[in-house]
Amino acid sequence: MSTGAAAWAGISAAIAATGAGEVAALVLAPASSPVATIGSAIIDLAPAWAKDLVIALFGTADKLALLALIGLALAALGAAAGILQRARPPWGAVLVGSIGALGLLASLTRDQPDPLAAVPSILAAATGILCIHVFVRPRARGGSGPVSRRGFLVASGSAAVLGAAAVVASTLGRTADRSVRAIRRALRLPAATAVAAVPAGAELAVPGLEPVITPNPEFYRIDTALIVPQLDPSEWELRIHGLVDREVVLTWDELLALPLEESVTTLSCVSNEVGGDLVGTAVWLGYPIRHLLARAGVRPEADMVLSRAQGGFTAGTPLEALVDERNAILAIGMNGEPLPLEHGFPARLVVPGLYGYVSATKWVVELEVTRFDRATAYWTDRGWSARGPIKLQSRIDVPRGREVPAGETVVAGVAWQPHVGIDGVEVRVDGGPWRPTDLASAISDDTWVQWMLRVDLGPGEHELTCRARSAAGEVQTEARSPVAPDGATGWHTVRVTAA
Ligand SMILES: Nc1nc2c(c(=O)[nH]1)N[C@H]1C(S)=C(S)[C@@H](COP(=O)(O)O)O[C@H]1N2
Ligand SMILES: [Mo]
Repeated sequence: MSTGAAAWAGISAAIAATGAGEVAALVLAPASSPVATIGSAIIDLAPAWAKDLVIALFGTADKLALLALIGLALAALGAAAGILQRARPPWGAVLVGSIGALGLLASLTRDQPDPLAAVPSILAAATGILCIHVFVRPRARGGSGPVSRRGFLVASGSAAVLGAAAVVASTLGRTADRSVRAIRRALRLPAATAVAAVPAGAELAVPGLEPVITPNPEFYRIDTALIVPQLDPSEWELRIHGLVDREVVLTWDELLALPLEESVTTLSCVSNEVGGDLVGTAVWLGYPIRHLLARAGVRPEADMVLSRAQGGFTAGTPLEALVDERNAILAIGMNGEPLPLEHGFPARLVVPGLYGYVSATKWVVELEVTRFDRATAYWTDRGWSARGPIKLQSRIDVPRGREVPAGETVVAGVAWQPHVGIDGVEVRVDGGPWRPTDLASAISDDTWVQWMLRVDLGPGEHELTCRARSAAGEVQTEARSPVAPDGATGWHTVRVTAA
């Protein structure tokens, strides 16, 4: 058997093993998928710069990129195992077993490990070892053996095809119409007691400009969940505990019976680069968190609320942002629908003015009232700032292409600093004087504002720059700072050619 054949035997063993593990996970417990578990462990162990890099390279396709990378790594390890098994049996099989052991370790050290979660990794390892053992003919045993060349190709080919089919089937099975999706679809949200009003003048009619309310399918998604948590509302509870006079447990039915309010809030990710699109605005339906905290009775020494999601993510929110007059809510609705699964179904936090990583916990199940000097959260443990107020930002959306017709051109975009509000946006052409733009009507200080300006561009290259002024009188700084540790700053500039 050649080195190439041994490598192929290892790859087919890896595919078969992955297929066996994924199908077992689908049947036993979706959260125990070996590939997803290894991926989640990588996400949790990755340093902050790696997260930055992955988001910078792949944006919201970060999870797909990670899964592709894991697939490639498994194939490479499989090939190595095949070659090793041919040269020095049984070390190839040992390598396969070790990868299975890593998967096992990852699945048993997850946030809420399930005893069944061990099974898929064990099954995957057993399948891989068996395939390697059957397919690879060690060199020491000479050229001919029990399996013919034709038999080898048929066996390894079938294992690879079956394994790949199993991976595809289990992926489809997981994303197909599962029960929680069906429950969500059947759900009718209660009417809001306070309805959000979007003023008619909030939307400028400029083609290419981001709409003032972001449709759910277009709303950016950032989280560490490789598999979207599937929470059945009838089993969901929010537990409020810690530095409180009395623990409060809120069920879904109790939440639905409360007077729910609509509010419009712009959410932004701390990883949003200048000019980036990790920002969006929705009409949220929810219940003020301050009322829930009041029920529990917050002790005077508390200054932070550590919210915890199903799956283990945590965010540390300054207590004052949850109890002051702003619309900090436990949200269940987004743009007139129950929260999409990817955006935190059945319930999440929305806090105007704070980056998502310190406030916007999706799939939220716990609020622990605590102190900044006692508790840290998911991203603060990875080097991000403990406090994350959203910085003043503005972005040019139009013109989008590199080419514009010479003459009059519309420049338009959005500007935001939720909880503070936007007072004005200025645009500068080719480093010239700053010119005030027309602002759309703001929905509120908690939302972004559209702006536009007509400029005259002569033939040739041009540079368009915008900067915002906040309602607090701050002018957006030119100084560039990176997204880590507490959000990017700097002016957004686009270059266009007028012809
Ligand atoms: N459970 C959970 N909630 C989370 C996160 C997460 O990783 N897990 N990421 C946070 C971050 S970093 C952001 S920017 C927002 C994004 O919310 P969205 O995906 O609905 O836009 O969710 C926050 N809530
Ligand atoms: Mo974020």
